[in-house]
Amino acid sequence: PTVGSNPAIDTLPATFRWGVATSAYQIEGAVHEDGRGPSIWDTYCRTPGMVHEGDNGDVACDHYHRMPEDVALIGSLGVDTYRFSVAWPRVQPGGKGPANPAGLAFYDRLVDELLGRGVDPWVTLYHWDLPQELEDAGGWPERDTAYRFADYSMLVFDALSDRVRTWTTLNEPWCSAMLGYYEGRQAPGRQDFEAAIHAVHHLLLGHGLATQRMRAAAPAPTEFGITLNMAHASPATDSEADREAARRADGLSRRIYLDPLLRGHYPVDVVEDLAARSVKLPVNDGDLEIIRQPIDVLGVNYYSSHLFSGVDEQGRTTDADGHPVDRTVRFGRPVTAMDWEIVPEGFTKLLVQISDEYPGVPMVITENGAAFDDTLTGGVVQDDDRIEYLASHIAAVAAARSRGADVRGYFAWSLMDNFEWSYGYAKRFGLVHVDYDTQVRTPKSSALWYRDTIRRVRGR
Ligand code: PNW
Repeated sequence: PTVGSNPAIDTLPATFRWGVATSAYQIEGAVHEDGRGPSIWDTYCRTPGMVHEGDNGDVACDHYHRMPEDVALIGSLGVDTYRFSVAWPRVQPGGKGPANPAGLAFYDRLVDELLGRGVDPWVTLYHWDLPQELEDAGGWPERDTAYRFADYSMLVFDALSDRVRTWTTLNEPWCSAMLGYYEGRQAPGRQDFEAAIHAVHHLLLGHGLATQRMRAAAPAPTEFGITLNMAHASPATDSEADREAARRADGLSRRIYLDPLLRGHYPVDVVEDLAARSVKLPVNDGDLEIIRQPIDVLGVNYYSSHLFSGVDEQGRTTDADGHPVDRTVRFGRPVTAMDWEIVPEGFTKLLVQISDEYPGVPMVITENGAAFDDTLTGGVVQDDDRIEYLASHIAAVAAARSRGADVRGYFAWSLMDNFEWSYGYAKRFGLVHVDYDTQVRTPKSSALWYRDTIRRVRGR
């Protein structure tokens, strides 16, 4: 069989939505232009040792200056949707107060450019670039940040809602809270478990407040949602300890978001696990009603899955403090350049699990893709590994649909190579290769495969 051929893909309906995704800090550059203020990522990149090779987003893909060219590229892929994020520090340089018109103007032009090419704009309001002034006031662990986010969202909504039909509040609150405030592997680089749990609640509250206000002001067919990164958590063995480890991990990474969003309460077992670590979600009266706003679409980002064990190499289930020793275990599969295992069937399992647990929830895959060690030779990047990754994961989505999951679209991460957070420019996720010296864009073989796949599925 040829690379990337997979009959399951052809079971997707002609109405399936196809897209590519990016985020502001990862592609825009121009960090000092038109009144943009500093974000936590500008600061984090300047903290020695945090980002590979000391890279930063000052220039990135220079998308801010090359936007019309990039939109033409998007058009050439034949996608119907482009998912991008708005930089909060462009719109409100200090995180509060009136809108900066020059910052909003860029997104105004971007939306018009997309519509002119027949591509639907899909806005993400927050893809990790918190204005630094709000972090200095405490950041997401502070309740006030949720209200600031809702104010900011309304400024963007007022400017673009006459043309933008789909709005995502947050991208991957798990990353913002856990990687940003607990593990310190992303901005702002704090390492405080309690602060991270407070961030979880205030991110969700910000989502609810913003959704409530935007929906009240929305012209007719406007859709709202949130994007979560999720994996399928299974126990490494059938032992009680491993099953408990998988339950805890799934609770803290997936159900702690889905339950309040879709059921209006935090999972009881997660609240108990947190209590065992002397941590409490900072819930005020009325918060859970705000968080459970009806959503029109759940964005799902999927990259990999792993197994969980509740037993360490010495056979212990608890550490010296009496806390579980939970750890991840590998399947032993091939990996991407991120060292993430390639587990497409985990994608099917995850989507079916979500649709079984939260019946009827409409989903769109807002990110899926892979970094590989690409080489550009003679103007060509022959990335068969990426094509296989995309084909097997799109087929996994089709399999989930045939098992009842209401998945309505798929967006590849990413349109082009970009600033991969703490990995800097070393990891390339793009369908389009970027030469960071010349800013020349070269579609990889995967871009052409994606275009042809979309065309074929649509054409039936
Ligand atoms: C996502 N993890 O991040 C982000 O939304 C993108 O901005 C990013 O470029 C992309 O995936 C690739 O990394 C993630 O540790 C970061 O599980 C980390 C994890 C998952 C997603």
